[in-house]
Amino acid sequence: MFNWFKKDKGNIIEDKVQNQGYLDKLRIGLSKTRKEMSNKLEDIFTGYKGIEDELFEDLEDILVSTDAGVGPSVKIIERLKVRVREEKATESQQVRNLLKDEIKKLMVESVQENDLHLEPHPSVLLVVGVNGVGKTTTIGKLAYGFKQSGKKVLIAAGDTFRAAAIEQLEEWSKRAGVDIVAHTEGSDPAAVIFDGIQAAKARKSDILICDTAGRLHNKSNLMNELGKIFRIIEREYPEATKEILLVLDATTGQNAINQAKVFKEVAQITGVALTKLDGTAKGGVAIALQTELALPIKLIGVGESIEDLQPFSVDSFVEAMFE
Ligand SMILES: Nc1nc2c(ncn2[C@@H]2O[C@H](COP(=O)(O)OP(=O)(O)O)[C@@H](O)[C@H]2O)c(=O)[nH]1
Ligand SMILES: [Mg+2]
Repeated sequence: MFNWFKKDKGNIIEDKVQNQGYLDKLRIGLSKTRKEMSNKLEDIFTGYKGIEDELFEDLEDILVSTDAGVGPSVKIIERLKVRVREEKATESQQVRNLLKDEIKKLMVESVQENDLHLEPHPSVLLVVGVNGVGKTTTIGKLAYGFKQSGKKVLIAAGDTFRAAAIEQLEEWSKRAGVDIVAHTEGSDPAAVIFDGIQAAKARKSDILICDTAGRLHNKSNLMNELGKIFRIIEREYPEATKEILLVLDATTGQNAINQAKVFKEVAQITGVALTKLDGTAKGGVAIALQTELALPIKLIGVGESIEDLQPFSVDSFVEAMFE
């Protein structure tokens, strides 16, 4: 497990990706996406003798097939054509490297950065997203990681919709070894968050992580529910550093994009946690989210166990997609 807050070498993410365990886990997590990409790339490059227009069309199709989105895929390939011409690339390996490079560039220029911002403490991490995407699991993994990094963490069980959701979060808090504030099923989520903030202040917690229920039956309802929580946080904890993390399930591909569009309209999302990358060939959805919607990916879920959550790095992600 890496230290989520280690700062001695500057950029914390670059620091983490030096870690071999991180890269291995990322490679394994992205194996389905990589197979989709790499096998098809091999086929394409062996099928063409030179750099022809059809080659670019095929490359675009591959990107689209990983759910990178039509818009971003077209843009990447347009830029690739220019690069190939400029650099007089003739070998498939060169084209492959230029393709990787153009994906990275577009992703990097679309957002400011990919680091979670939880300092200075105290901080609040509000976790939103529809049911089943992996909010509770992500909170459990984060709480564990932060605790391992020496932080005092408190969880607020803001998904009061089902009793099972509260129990599941309690279970994770035990596993992570952190405190939790919970009310009973059906109680007001905003009241739970209120109590969580008071408890965080009283216990001098560094980070308060708030779960929410993601009932997306209609937009105005979602807006009301989240709006109330935002107001409580603003009013009761103005001094806290805030992150609003949208959790999206990568296996749902285009659906994840649609959810992101709705949540962007109702909340000031500061980052995305993209879960279940291990179970899908649709890893390209990270490209679409970050370039088309300008949402920084901050975390990725690469498995179900407590250590299967990673900070996101464009460079390592794209490398792992292609390798
Ligand atoms: N394979 C895999 N499963 C995950 C990941 N994250 C969450 N899950 C699973 O997704 C399911 C729903 O997760 P949960 O946290 O309850 O979602 P919530 O309804 O948004 O709180 C659970 O079975 C989790 O174990 C991940 O990164 N990889
Ligand atoms: Mg949940």
